[in-house]
Amino acid sequence: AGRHPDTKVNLVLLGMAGTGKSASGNTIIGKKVFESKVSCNPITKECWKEEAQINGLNVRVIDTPDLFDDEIAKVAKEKHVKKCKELCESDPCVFVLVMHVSRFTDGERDVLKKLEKMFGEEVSKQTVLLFTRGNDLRQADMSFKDFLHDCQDKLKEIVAKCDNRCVLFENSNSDSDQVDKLMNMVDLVLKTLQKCDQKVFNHKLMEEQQQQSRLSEEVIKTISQMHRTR
Ligand SMILES: Nc1nc2c(ncn2[C@@H]2O[C@H](COP(=O)(O)OP(=O)(O)O)[C@@H](O)[C@H]2O)c(=O)[nH]1
Ligand SMILES: [Mg+2]
Repeated sequence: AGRHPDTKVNLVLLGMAGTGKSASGNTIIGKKVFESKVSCNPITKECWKEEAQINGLNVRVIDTPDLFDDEIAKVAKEKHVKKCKELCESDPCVFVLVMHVSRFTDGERDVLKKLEKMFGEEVSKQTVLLFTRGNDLRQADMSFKDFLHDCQDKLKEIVAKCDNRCVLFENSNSDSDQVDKLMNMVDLVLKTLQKCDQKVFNHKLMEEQQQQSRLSEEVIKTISQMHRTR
């Protein structure tokens, strides 16, 4: 706990409609905060944020509508992406790409390319893949490792581009182990972000500067006290 005390991290849930973004958001927060249900029409129509502290980290979960659907007009998508970025404020972002474990679709083949267009070239370095419906694998007596080993080449490529940051979720149970695994990966991404771009951590930098000036104040005080006692 308290690994990044001054940091708030955005977990941006992305993926096609019905993959389980909102349900995963609820599992992460530990409460039913996002609307999630079976439907042939998308349920989530706007970007939406909810905040919580998870394992000592301040987290802002951002749920999004399907931003990959080619049927949705470009202007509408751009509006959603803009709103999503606004909700993230200036805090570091980890993108959580949500996919259905037993349904990799054509629309998902170029998902990273689409993400790069929305959030920048470096997006895969900040992405964790979250597969929902873990029970489907359990029922098929397949381990997550075997699944990743046997999946389509195109999906393997996506996994490799995201440095194997994959977690398996089952949103029908509230098992906190799955959230812990996700948060460990979030932590890893944060550490790499911290290494390559200090600016993302301006909160931390600010505190360091304040500490520095507090130290110099102490030194000045001590010196002037020494002068006085002479
Ligand atoms: N069994 C099972 N159902 C899930 C899981 N994740 C999502 N669902 C169901 O899939 C449907 C769509 O989920 P939703 O969160 O609305 O998807 P979204 O469109 O990506 O936000 C809902 O009926 C969820 O209950 C999961 O891990 N296991
Ligand atoms: Mg939704």
